[in-house]
Amino acid sequence: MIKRELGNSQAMTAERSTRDKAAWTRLDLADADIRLCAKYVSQAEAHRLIDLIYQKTRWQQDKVRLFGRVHLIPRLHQWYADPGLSYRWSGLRLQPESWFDELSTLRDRIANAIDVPLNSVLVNLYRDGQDCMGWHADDEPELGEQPVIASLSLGAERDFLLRRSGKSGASPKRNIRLTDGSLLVMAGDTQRFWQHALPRRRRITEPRINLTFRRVLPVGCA
Ligand SMILES: O=C(O)CCC(=O)C(=O)O
Ligand SMILES: [Mn+2]
Repeated sequence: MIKRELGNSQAMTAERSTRDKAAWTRLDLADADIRLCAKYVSQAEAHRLIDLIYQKTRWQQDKVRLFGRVHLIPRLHQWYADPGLSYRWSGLRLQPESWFDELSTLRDRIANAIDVPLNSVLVNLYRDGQDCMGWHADDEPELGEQPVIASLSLGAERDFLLRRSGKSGASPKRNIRLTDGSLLVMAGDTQRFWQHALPRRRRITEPRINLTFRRVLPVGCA
């Protein structure tokens, strides 16, 4: 399904030598700590990663209960984490898949760049613009008081909306374009005061894979 040209090895080497000198833009948002690196990975590397992750992942489409009715979630996903680290989300409990080499290398590289230990990642596949994610905050107790979410986008460019929690009608929304290869980091009190969503965009026909790397605390430490 995901067919793209791979970059040549020279381009990859050049990328590797400069890749972690990331240029960050900090968002001007009250009670939040959000920064964006628009080109964390090059286009060639993003293409290589999207193909690899697409092929290596055992995609699942779970169901959630909303207002008494059962719905298929509008995207596919998989949860990779260290052994024993399950993740509760919207009434689901995701059991961890084992890391594959390239994914753990990417986890370590991002952990190193942001100086935060990471032990898990929720990988989402948006098959096209019909797939989306509703308003939520990543504030599950097992992510601790101030969760750090490092979100790598691969493939189709999508809008990422932010609104203040608890005042959905009144609060103006902020829109960030998440481009191919970008890394968005949400930290501090962001999950406490803000919600985010990835809205449906019917005109988009290309797939996108998003990886939200996280640090799940052992039970009892959250
Ligand atoms: O796809 C995205 O950019 C957002 C994903 C997200 O919010 C999540 O996995 O919790
Ligand atoms: Mn989220």
